[in-house]
Amino acid sequence: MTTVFGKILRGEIPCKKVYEDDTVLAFDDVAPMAPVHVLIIPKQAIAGLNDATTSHEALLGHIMATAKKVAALKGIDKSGYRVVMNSGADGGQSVFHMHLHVLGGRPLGWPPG
Ligand code: DGP
Repeated sequence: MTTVFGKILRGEIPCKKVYEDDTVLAFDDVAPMAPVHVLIIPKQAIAGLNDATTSHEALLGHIMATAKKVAALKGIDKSGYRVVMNSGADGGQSVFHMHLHVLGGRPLGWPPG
């Protein structure tokens, strides 16, 4: 786990924790793109969605279910929110430890850039 998220998981870099269980950690993004911007990462290191296999299907579902939980914890479950998983270069992925963005707290534009 050589990425910055590996360092966060090992406690080598601090984070503003929003939620944690045995499988995932959720924390505020350091460069928020919306009033609420949380990242959900698996504790297991998977580089990105494209590296996930059928053996990760339960984990992927758990990450999605965690997004709903995070939205409620952050008080944006009623106003609405967006979940985004950037994958690869054209997808805009910059940290190669799979993560789901949860964004909300303002109306979000569409389509994304
Ligand atoms: P992506 O571009 O989809 O790979 O998103 C990576 C996100 O990670 C980006 O929104 C900024 C965030 N990020 C990068 N380094 C750190 C860090 O050290 N702490 C926190 N909390 N977030 C980080």
